[in-house]
This record gives sequence, C-alpha cells and structure tokens, in this order.
Amino acid sequence: MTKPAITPEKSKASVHNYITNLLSDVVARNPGEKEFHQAVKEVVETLAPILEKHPEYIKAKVLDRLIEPDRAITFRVGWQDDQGEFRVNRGFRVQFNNAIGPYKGGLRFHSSVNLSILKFLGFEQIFKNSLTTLPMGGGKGGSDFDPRGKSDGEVMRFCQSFMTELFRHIGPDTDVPAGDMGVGGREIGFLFGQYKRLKAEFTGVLTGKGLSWGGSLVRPEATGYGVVYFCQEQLKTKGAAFKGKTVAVSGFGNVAWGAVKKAGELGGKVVTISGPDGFIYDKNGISGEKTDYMLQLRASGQDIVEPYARKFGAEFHAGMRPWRIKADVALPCATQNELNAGDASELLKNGLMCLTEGANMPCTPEAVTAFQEAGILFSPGKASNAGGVATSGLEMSQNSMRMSWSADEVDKHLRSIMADIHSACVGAAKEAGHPGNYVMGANIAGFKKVADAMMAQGLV
Ligand code: 2IT
Repeated sequence: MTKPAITPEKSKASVHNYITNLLSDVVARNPGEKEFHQAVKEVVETLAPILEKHPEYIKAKVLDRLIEPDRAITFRVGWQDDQGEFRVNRGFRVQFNNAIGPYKGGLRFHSSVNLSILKFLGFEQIFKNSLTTLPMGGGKGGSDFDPRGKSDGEVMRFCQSFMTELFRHIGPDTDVPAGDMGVGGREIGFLFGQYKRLKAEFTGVLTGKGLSWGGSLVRPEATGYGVVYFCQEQLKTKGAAFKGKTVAVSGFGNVAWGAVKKAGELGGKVVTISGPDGFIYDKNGISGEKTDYMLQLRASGQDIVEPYARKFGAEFHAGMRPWRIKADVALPCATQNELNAGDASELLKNGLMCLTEGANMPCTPEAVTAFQEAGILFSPGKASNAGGVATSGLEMSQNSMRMSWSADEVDKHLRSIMADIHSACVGAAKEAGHPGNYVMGANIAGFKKVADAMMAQGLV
C-alpha cells in the first residue's frame, strides 16, 4: 500500500493546526500568565517555515517540551526591615531549558514580578542565549521585593535571605544567575557573599561580579553597547550609520545607560531617557557627565528621572513616554510592553527608520506588526539585547580559566558576537523566505540549535 503523498499544502495546513493547538494548550495550561502566553505566541508563530521543513521536530514534540520549564521553584523570603518589622516576599527561579549549557539568566527584583513574567523572560532567554553562540541554557528568577527606597542594610538582609534558599538550586555548572531590573553590582555582591558562605566555595556561580572578585570588564556596559552594535549592523544594511542620527531611548537603568554612551560615541544624538515618573527631552543631547549622572539617578533608589531636568535644564514630561519625539532610531530599554501601537504610529509618522529593542519584549505585538508592515528595520530584544548575557558567558569563561581579559579583548568579542547574531538573523530570515524579518530570523536561528541538541539527547 502506498502512503498518501504529503503535498506542501498539506504540510502547511498540518503545521498550522499543530501551532494553533499548541497555543491554545499554553493558554489553557497556564491560566492568567499573559506575558508568558505572549512570548510563546511570538516565537511559535514564526517557526512555521522550519517546522514544515523538519517535521521530525513536531514528531519528537520538541516545542511541546520547550514550553514547559524543566522546573520552576518558588520560595518564601523572610527578612527584617530597618524598623525591625518582619517582611515576607516571594522568591523564584525558573530553570527553563539546559539543552546547550547550564541555565543562565538574570534575577529581577521588582514589585511587578510574578511567575508569568519570569516564565516569559526565561523562555526568551533560551533563544537569546542560543543566539549568543556560547553554551548557555535559559533561566530567569527574582522576587517581588521592591528595592525602591530601601537602605543598603535592608537590601543586604533581603539578598542574604534570598540566597539562603536559592543556593541549593544553583552552581557554576548548574545554573548561573546574574542581574536584571533591580539587581546590579551591589545586589550581586550580597548574593555572592552569602553563596560563598553557605557553600564554602569561591566559584563563578553568578555573573556581573565586581572586578576584584571575578567580574569581567565591560559587563556593566555590555547590554547597552551590544544593542547599539546590533543597531549599527542593521543600519549598515541600508548604507546608514549612527553619525548625525537622532536617537530616542527609554529607561534610565543599566541597559539605557550603556546604549546612550555608545550611541553618542558613534556620533548619534540621544535626546530622551525615561523613568516610571515620565521622560526627559534634552534637545542638546545626552552625553558626557549627563550619562554619568544616569548612574547617580539609579543609585538614588528613587526610580525617577525628573531631577535630570532640573540639573541640566532639560524638559520633563510627567507621566509620558518618549515616543512622541521625532527620532531616526528608537531604542526602548525600559521594560516589557512599554511601546504600543499608538506609540509605533507616532514614531513612524515622524520618520523612524530603525527600532532596536534593548529591553525584553518592550514592543507590544501590535507595535511589532506596525513596524514590520511599514518596512522599517526592527529587531527583537532576544537578538539585539543579547550582548549582556553574551558578556556574562565571557565572564564564565574567564572564571573557568582563572584569568581576566582586557576591556579591549572583551569588547572585541562582544562586537563580533553581535555581528554574528545579526548575520544569523538575516541569514535565517532569508532562508525561510522572509528576508529582513529579524523576528523570524532570531526565533528560527535560536530554536534550531536548541532543538537539535534536544533531539540528540533523547526524550526528557
Ligand atoms: O535579560 C538578560 O539577558 C539579562 N538580564 C542578563 C542575563 C545574564 O545572565 O547576564
């Protein structure tokens, strides 16, 4: 008996059905986790071309397995504030996938943190880390602890309590956390100190460490620099460069800071930054001591940008986001879903030519569609903000070798990794028949490496 022929139309239809069922399963099995649903949908919908070509991925249930974290740990974090009050927060670590290396991803301390947000971030991290070309799996963690207005002592006691539970789940070959929103050098120090004390071991269990105790040069700048290096590659495809471009940046934390610095160095004029209180419009450009001042704003622990306006005589727009300002390049570096369809249409009306995501999933799906339909350059955070975790990977290498590289050496690696990620996205999009679609390119290229590793390692 001959098997009925699988025509391309039949294969397309069955992949479409498979994706539709998978997405409705994700919603049904993870009720209320809307950020996680959004992140899975964005990835899975763009994988049709590779699933049509490789039905073995469907047969081996690679995607069904990928959307289920290896494990998601939640724990209570009790700590005492400066008034002697007892406080209770929730801690998390989502270990999503370790097919290509130890779990790797940041810790976020923010009042909005919940399982949905950490699952979305952990899921994105799988593909991002795969794109870096380095051997790292995907994970994410954090707490709903709100660092705003907390003293150093409170932050230290919280971090020590958090690590007293987390330490049993992590390790330099198991899971290597780092910073994210609300977790910078100070927090990594307190976390590392407690880990070392509990394990009586000095290992590269965290990245983003201080320079004298195993940290890497350029790690603080790396996410923002990487965003700008990626954007530079995008602009090159149109024969353009940063020089003379007006750049709108959102956020004022670690990613925004690095992006503002590097965009300025390359001749761009950055005119905005933003915080939860509103945005700054500085028509003279944000560079030099103004960039350094961003670090002070962050260190104040108030989570506001308004003082910048008073200090440097710039405009402050309370309660607004910077997307009404005319810019050639936009770099959203604040947080998820910070730029919606209305913002996208304003930016496009004002002649935007490139949007490079610095945060994780800052553009809503409707905004992404608007940019793609307008035919401008658009890249997803999992490709363009991968420089941070890539440099964490370089920190891990230096720790394993018990060496530290010069800033030039790390920066050279970072630049070549960003250029490689850019080519991987462009190449995969072209091969899938959607040239210029960086979302599809990033998802397919990131997925393929992890999927092949999962296939090789058998059903788990
Ligand atoms: O979103 C991210 O890639 C990070 N917060 C950095 C993670 C890391 O392990 O350096």
